[in-house]
Amino acid sequence: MFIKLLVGSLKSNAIKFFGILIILLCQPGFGQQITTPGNQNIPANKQNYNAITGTYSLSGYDASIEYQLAITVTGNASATLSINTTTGLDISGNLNFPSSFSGFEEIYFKGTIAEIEAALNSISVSSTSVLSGQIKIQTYIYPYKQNTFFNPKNGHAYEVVANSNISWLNAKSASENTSFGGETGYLVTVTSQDEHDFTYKLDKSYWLGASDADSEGVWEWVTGPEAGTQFWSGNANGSSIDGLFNLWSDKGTDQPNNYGSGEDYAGFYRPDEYFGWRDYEESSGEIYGYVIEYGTSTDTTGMNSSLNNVQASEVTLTQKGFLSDATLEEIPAYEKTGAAITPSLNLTYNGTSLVKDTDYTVSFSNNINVGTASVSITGIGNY
Ligand SMILES: [Ca+2]
Ligand SMILES: [Ca+2]
Repeated sequence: MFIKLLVGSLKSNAIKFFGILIILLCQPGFGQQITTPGNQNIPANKQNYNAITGTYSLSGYDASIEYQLAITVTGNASATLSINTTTGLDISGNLNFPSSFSGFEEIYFKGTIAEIEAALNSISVSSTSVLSGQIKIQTYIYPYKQNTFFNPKNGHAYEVVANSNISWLNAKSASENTSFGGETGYLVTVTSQDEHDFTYKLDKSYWLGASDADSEGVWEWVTGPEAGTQFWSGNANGSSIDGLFNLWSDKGTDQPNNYGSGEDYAGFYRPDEYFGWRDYEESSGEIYGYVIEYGTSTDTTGMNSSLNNVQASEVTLTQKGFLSDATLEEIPAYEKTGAAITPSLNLTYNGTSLVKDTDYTVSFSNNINVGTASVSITGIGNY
């Protein structure tokens, strides 16, 4: 509506004004806010610990649409999360990502913002690890888009498009005609083991943004931020350029092979049968579709994504041995001597003997005269 108004009145100023409006409209994250529980200590060696202090609070979101939530837990290798309130949440469209709300390290699901908030406030933590581990709970919220997944390892999003007849060239141009989070899409580039591990979960054979069409055996990424970067020289038994990541099937001894009348376009090679990439002609019946990648940031935590529709949060839980979970061996009765009685204590936590002044301090009271003495134990260090 405002476009008509601008065209009808202020011609030269209208263009500038329009540009400003576009910038504002492209920031749907504006006003959307996540308040998280604070960083805190939690007991080590706990299953289903659900007493995280504080709450998640989501404000400024559109209550009429659905959002996708990605949660990951990192740090302590034994830590997993469970979500106990799952009302309204839909986990069915998660491709090959974990599909259980309990005992996960990463999860994707959709719901309304109220349902997602309730889910976040029902997280429980399980960990069998030693003391002083750190558990980082990271969350990423963005408007739901079918088959679109945020990758916390690089802050990019990936959209899987099923289209088994599409040619590489058409997949490339279709990718570049889409946008997400204010960034133009591109045919996926897989430039690290981490990115491979993520994109492999998207399943099936799909086109990659790599080609040697310009010069046989000069394999370049031709899309996205890596466009123009050669990563492989030659065909099978060729070599990587500058050690850049590649994952040709059979470690490059079998593929690419420029088979038949020539193959100049890269794609994943039927994951169920072969592991890695191969070269194809411009069209292939083995291709199931394509993956659009969005994002240009190089951040490896996902906290500073260049996508402006993703709100990230992080809470750090530091594991401590809580002395309320320790075992104190019974202290025998002592005869009155007239001096303060200060027996040594036998205190154990999870089978480990605790050391006075390293793990705890102790103070006594009413320990001179006949009666009941008291001992007060305070944790220090890891306790
Ligand atoms: Ca990439
Ligand atoms: Ca070729």
